[in-house]
Amino acid sequence: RPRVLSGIQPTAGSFHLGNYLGAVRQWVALQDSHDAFYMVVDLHAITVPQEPAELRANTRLAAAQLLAAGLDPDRCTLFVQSHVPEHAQLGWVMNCLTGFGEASRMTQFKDKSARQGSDRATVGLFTYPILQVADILLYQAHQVPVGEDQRQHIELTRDLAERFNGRFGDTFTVPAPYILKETAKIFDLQEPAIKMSKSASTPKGLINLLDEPKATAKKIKSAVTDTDTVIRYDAVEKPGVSNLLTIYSTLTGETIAELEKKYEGKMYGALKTDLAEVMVEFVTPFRTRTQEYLDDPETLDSILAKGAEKARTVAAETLAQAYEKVGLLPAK
Ligand code: AQP
Repeated sequence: RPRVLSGIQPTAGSFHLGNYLGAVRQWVALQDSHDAFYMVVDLHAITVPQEPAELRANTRLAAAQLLAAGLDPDRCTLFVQSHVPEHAQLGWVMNCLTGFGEASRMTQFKDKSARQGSDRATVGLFTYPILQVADILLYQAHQVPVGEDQRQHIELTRDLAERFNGRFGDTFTVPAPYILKETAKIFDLQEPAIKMSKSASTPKGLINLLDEPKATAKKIKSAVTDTDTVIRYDAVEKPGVSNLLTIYSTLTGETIAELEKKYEGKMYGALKTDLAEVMVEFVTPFRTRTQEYLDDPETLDSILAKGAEKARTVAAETLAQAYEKVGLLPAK
């Protein structure tokens, strides 16, 4: 079976709808067809300041949400990045293979450091895509299910895998992005030109899955649309309505064409009221399941311990090969 790997940050406290529709939903679907490795990337989270106790709690919270979303530890390997030290170890090797200019071209770093101010952005934030390269290559992943914003980082991963293989001999699988066109980019509800994001969105534009369902319904109802009245998908002319149709279609399985037909002649309000209900039906059991996992931290920790053990077996083998190829003297 082909292998997939992906990760999600524990920082936000709650996943947002973009994380779920753009990535996590695909993770759940790929569990049966692929040998799947999924992780909570706490080492990536510390590229920006974290309160230690909160980071620990958020790491468990992220794992609980992944399980609530449908990851099954019997069908995939779920672990915490820092539990597998090989990530940081291969990350260093990859740092030494990456050009400074090459790393400087990563648009996500440019955006985030511009937002934080260049004096406050850390070197960790700068090199985080390179740690991500190590995350993926350690597992010899064939595909990486992510949202559109990660495409450039997967390209970097491919470049570095090829560079390493070219210089030291075949070692790493060159991975491909797995990005579903429909949900590659979920947009901010208030500013449908920008992606929904935990750091750039305003609270009204961002749907956190663990928020009060009532608050979520309200956000959908006050989503920005346009001055036209027709409900149809047109990402350029009608980005707000199109975003709502994408969300609706993905959560219910109804196609966009079916939805356009269903709402023919109806007002935006009707679409929003129905979508608000769809959202409430989705987030209510998600919240309950997440809480159930949080209420049983021993089970949660044991799932993560088993996951880390499985992950380490694969990661240690790849790291040993990479170290050997590079010429590092094995410890006796
Ligand atoms: N708006 C989105 N649409 C589709 N996919 C998205 N992802 C994030 N936002 C969207 C995907 O979610 C996965 C995990 O995200 P993450 O939080 O670990 O990474 P991120 O890109 O830092 O998430 P944010 O909210 O966008 O954070 P900031 O604001 O800090 O940049 C990834 O696969 C991502 O593509």
